[in-house]
Amino acid sequence: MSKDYKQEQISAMEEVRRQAMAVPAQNRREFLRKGITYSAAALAGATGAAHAKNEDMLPPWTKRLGRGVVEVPYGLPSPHAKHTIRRTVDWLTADHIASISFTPLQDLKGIITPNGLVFERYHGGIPEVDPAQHHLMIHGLVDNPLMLSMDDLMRYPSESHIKFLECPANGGMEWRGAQMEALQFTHGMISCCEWTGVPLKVLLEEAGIRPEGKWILAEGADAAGMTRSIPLEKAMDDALIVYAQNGELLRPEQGFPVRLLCPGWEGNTSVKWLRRLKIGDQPWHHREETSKYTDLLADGTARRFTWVMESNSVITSPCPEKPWKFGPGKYEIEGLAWSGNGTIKGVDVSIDGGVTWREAKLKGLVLDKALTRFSLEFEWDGSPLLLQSRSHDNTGYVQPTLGQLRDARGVNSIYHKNSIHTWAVAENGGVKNVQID
Ligand SMILES: Nc1nc2c(c(=O)[nH]1)N[C@H]1C(S)=C(S)[C@@H](COP(=O)(O)O)O[C@H]1N2
Ligand SMILES: [Mo]
Repeated sequence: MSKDYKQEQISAMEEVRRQAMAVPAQNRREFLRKGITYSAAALAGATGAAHAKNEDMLPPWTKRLGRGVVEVPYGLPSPHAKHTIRRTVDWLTADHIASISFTPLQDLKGIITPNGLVFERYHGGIPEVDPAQHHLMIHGLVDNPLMLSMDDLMRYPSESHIKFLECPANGGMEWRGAQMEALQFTHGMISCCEWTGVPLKVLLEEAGIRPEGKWILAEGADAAGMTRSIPLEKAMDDALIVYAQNGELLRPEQGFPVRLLCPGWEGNTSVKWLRRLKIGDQPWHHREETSKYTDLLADGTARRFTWVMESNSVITSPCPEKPWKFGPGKYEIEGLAWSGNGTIKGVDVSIDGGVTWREAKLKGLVLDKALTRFSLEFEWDGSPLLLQSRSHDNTGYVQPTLGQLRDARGVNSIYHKNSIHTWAVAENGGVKNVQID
């Protein structure tokens, strides 16, 4: 910001104050209140007049022509938004090829995750698939096996649905204690996009599943050859074969040219770079299947087939990355809630660690198996807070406390930690990740 411009803003403020003094005393308070609430508008009026007087006070970007069309054929965010990026935690995995990155939830608005910020999870890196050579095969216990090219797939009538996609390991580093000092790392293994493709049901009906067909093996074309067994009910319910996300073709990170999407289910069931669906009469038992995606309980047994991502929520503002830096006053407490079982019915917010609760308002779209934004206007008196949010969904499920979840599942699992999360807000507005049972 140029010095002139700053000086001009100061004189504009003085102008506002002079006008206020010219108003009779009984109306002055009202004028100032308006002046403060709509300070941007008041300034614009005053600065407009000043601009006319002295052109030198204009900010530099108003004095030269800007960049023309298609100099950047695929647009990028402003350089001032360069902190809004995916990040990873290096100690989580041995390398970046079989690893995970996190969505910067702290910087996002609304419910849609921009494509370049969707968290990534690869077991063997991103394959560079040539769509012209890629096929989706549907075989096994079917009457008419299918071998579909991408062109074939795109000829079917398409559907678009806004759905969240969450890795069940989201929050999984914190079963035993708080350790991630950032919202991006406590909850960033989630995204929400508008996905476009063909209902899997349509393809399966065309293939003609035999009566014995009950399970589907989905296999990816990556080096990991990721496979998951999906029960036929899910496939016939709302599973989609998707080739586009948020209006454009899938990003390589998300499975270009085609992926399976199992809405509301563990992210790993949404197999990327999908090459094969084999219909069988029972689940398959190899690789990922038995070893990885189970929840180890305190008694040494494990939960299996825990596909649904149960309701969860988190406050996104304030959070460790977004402290309350303006001292006591008005703030909007905002957050995200979701449920793999359906829609969010409500979210309560506590400022005292779960002793008392007040109802937040749901903002914008409230959709089935999609991120849902909640908001609570709050007047902060500057005292320390223990902020929590608690979601409930259309099935009556209420997000559990950490104590309830640990009692039921112990602390040995990695997956499905959807308990109420606590942010401690200090007197200086700083936010820390703490745990309360
Ligand atoms: N082929 C293949 N599909 C895959 C994976 C993979 O490594 N290979 N990772 C899975 C896991 S564990 C998750 S959580 C989601 C992540 O989807 P995203 O990378 O689009 O966010 O993809 C799933 N699909
Ligand atoms: Mo995952």
